[in-house]
Amino acid sequence: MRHREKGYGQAQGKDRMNEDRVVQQMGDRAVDTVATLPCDRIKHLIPLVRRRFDCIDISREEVGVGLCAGIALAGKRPAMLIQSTGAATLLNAVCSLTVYYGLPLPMLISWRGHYREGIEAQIPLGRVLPGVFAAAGIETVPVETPEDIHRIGQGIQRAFERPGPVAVLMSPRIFEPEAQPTVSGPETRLQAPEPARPTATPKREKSRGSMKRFDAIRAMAPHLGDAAVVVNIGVPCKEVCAVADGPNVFYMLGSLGMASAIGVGLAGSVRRQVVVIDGDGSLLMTPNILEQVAAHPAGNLTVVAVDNGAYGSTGNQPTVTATQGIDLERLARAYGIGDTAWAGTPEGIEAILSKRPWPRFLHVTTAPGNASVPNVPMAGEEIRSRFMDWLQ
Ligand SMILES: Cc1ncc(C[n+]2csc(CCOP(=O)(O)OP(=O)(O)O)c2C)c(N)n1
Repeated sequence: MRHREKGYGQAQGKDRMNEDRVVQQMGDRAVDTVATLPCDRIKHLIPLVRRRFDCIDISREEVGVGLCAGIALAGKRPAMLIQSTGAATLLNAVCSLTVYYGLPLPMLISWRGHYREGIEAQIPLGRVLPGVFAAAGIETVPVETPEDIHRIGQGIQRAFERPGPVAVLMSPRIFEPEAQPTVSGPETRLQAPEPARPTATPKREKSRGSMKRFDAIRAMAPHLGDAAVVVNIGVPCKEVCAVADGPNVFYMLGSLGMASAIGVGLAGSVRRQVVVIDGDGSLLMTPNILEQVAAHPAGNLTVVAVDNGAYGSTGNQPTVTATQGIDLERLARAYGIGDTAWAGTPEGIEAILSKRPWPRFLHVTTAPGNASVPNVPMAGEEIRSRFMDWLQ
């Protein structure tokens, strides 16, 4: 869906000058349309971009390559604003579409796993990404410090001149509070976005009450001890770790869109009950996994779609389940999963999980919001070994 002039409502202060400067670079190079998918490190930049340009919210980065190709074919000037994880997943489309047809594609990439990274799972990709682009013949423009921000405009310019893809790798360093200028520079200070306005009332038959993801996880926790549990990336892992940690939990810390796929693979290979705690953003990125959920033969798989209507872990930017009233349970049924249920309260979750067998797809609608809980205190290999030992 295209948007303009709609902020997500994050607090914007005088200490966000570098975000303004990035927007200015894009505006100076006459970018008109931006395909976006959020990253936590650019959560203050996204509302400013949305205010200034036509924005298209995408739920999978690769789709943005196609959208930008269509926009460029129409003679307009598109760009993408995404996380580096997603930039790595779109190489086929960039090579076979953008490069092959000689289309412009400036990609402004939040470069994770590179600078003061708190999430270890980001590091293997962040380290190799420039080499991956180099091997593919895609020009990269590293933006390491605030002094490099002018290079963003140069990168955009080159993408339109060539024309072709250019990967502008923006280090999170440039958006750190201490990297922000204290006084206004020569560039004009952009107006901060207005608080989020309610979108047109979506067609929604299910309530999104006061329950948050953490309340839903707390309601599930007493039932999960015997099950193998796979948890979606980000804050869901932290929240499960706070109230239901155990060797039966596989925290999937790095691969958005993969939790249900891991669960299907697991459920087909063990007799135990497998529960996936997935998210709306994740399922919207890879809805085709619902084919395999539907085809899974045994009755030992439950995908719980915790639908908070947002990319909660990156700053609660709304997803289409909230803005368009897309009902994930109806989507699951359309894929042929007959055995579905819905809960919108902790009591509703309790009522469903206290009876066996559990449904194959449980849609849980919640309000957005993240609990303030610590990170998962384990590295990937520890999580893997602990889980595999428990499965024996
Ligand atoms: C390919 C890719 N694109 C973007 C991201 C950044 N990212 C990490 S978590 C997340 C939000 C996930 O939202 P959802 O699945 O709804 O779970 P929630 O955090 O709301 O519980 C995003 C966009 C990523 N990790 N990988």
